[in-house]
Amino acid sequence: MPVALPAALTWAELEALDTYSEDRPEHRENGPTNSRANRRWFGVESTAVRVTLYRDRHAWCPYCQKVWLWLEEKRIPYNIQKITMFCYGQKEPWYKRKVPSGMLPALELDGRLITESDVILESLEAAFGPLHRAMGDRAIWRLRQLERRLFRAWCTWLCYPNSAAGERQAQAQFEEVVAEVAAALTETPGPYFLEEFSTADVVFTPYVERMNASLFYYKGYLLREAAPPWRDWFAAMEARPTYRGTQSDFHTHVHDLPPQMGGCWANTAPETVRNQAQVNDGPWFGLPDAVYPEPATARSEALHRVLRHRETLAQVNPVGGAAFDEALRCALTHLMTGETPAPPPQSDIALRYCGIGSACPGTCRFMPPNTCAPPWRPLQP
Ligand SMILES: N[C@@H](CCC(=O)N[C@@H](CS)C(=O)NCC(=O)O)C(=O)O
Repeated sequence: MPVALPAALTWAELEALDTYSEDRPEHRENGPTNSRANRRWFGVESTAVRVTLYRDRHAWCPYCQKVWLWLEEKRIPYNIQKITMFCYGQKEPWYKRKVPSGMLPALELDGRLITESDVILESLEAAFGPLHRAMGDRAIWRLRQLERRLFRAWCTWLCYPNSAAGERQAQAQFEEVVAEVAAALTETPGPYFLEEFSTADVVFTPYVERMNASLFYYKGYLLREAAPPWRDWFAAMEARPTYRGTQSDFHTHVHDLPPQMGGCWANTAPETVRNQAQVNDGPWFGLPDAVYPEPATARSEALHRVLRHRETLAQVNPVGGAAFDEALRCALTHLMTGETPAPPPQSDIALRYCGIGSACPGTCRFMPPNTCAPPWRPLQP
C-alpha cells in the first residue's frame, strides 16, 4: 500500500509555530549586533547620536563590515541607512545626490559626510578614541600593509584563470603571505594580532572571512586550518557576539563574490569538487564557515523572517502563485517539524530563485538559462 506523504502545514499552522521574540525593535536597537537594526543607540538619548552609517542592505559589503564592526566594538551610538548595491537594482537617488559615485560605506559624523572606509575609521578615532591602537600606529600600519598583501595574493589566485603551473605558483604565493600572517599573530600572547582585540583584527576580518569561504569552495583550501594561529584567531573572533552579528555564511559568500570580484575560478582538485557539492547541496552542518553550535533560536528566527516577508517573496518570485506558495510551505514544514511533504512538480525553481534579477551574470548552476530573468517564464501547469 502506498504510504501517504505528510501535508505541508498551512500558513496559520506555521504562524502558530513562530515563537521568535528577538525581532522586537528594542532588541534590534540594544541587543546583540544584528544586520536588521536601523539604529543602534545602546540606551542613549537621540540627541547624543552623532553618527549615521550608510551601508548596503544585505550586509555583504566588506568595507561596510569593517566600519560596522568597529562601531559595534566601541559601542558608539549610531543610525543606519541601508542602500541598494548596483548589482541589486537602482541606487537610491537621494544617496547619489549625497555620494555621486554611489559607493559604500559612507558615514556622517556631526553632519560631516565621510567616504572611504579607512578615512572613516580615522575620523571615528579622532572623535571617539582608537580601538586599542590607532590606524596610524606603527604596529597597526604594518599589519594593514600585510592585510593588503594577503588580499592581493588572494585575488591573484582566485580571480584569474590559471594554467596548472600558474595555479601552483599563485597558491604558493598566497601561502607565503598566510605564513607571514601566522607569524604576525604569534608576536603577542593571545589569539589576536596585538596584546588585545584591536583595529588590526577589524581590518583583517572582512576579507579573511571571504577568503575562508571562497578558497574552500573554489580551491579546496581551508584557510582557518592553515596553521594554529589562524585557527585560534578564527575561534576567538567567533566568540565575539559583535563579529558573529556581522558574519556571513559560505553559501552566501561563494555566490556573491563572482559578480563583485568579476569572476572566481575553480580548480579541479577532488577537495574542491567535494566542497562545492557540500556548500551547494549540504549537509551544511559541519561546514567550516562557523564552528560554534547552531543557536537554539536559529530555526524559529528563519521561520519568523520568511513569514514576515512572504508576501514580497511571492510577488517577486518568477514562478509565484500556488506552486510557489505550496513549495515554500513544504520547505518551512520540513524546517520546523523534520517531516518531508512533497512539493509540487518543478517547483524547485521557485525556491532556488535568488532575487538577483536582471543583473544576473547567467552562470548560475541552479536555474536553466533565461528562466529567472525578466520576462518571467511561468511554470507550465
Ligand atoms: N576604497 C573603498 C572601497 C569601497 C567599495 O569598493 N565599495 C563597494 C562595495 S564592497 C561599492 O560600494 N560598490 C558599489 C555598489 O556595489 O553598489 C573603501 O574602502 O571604502
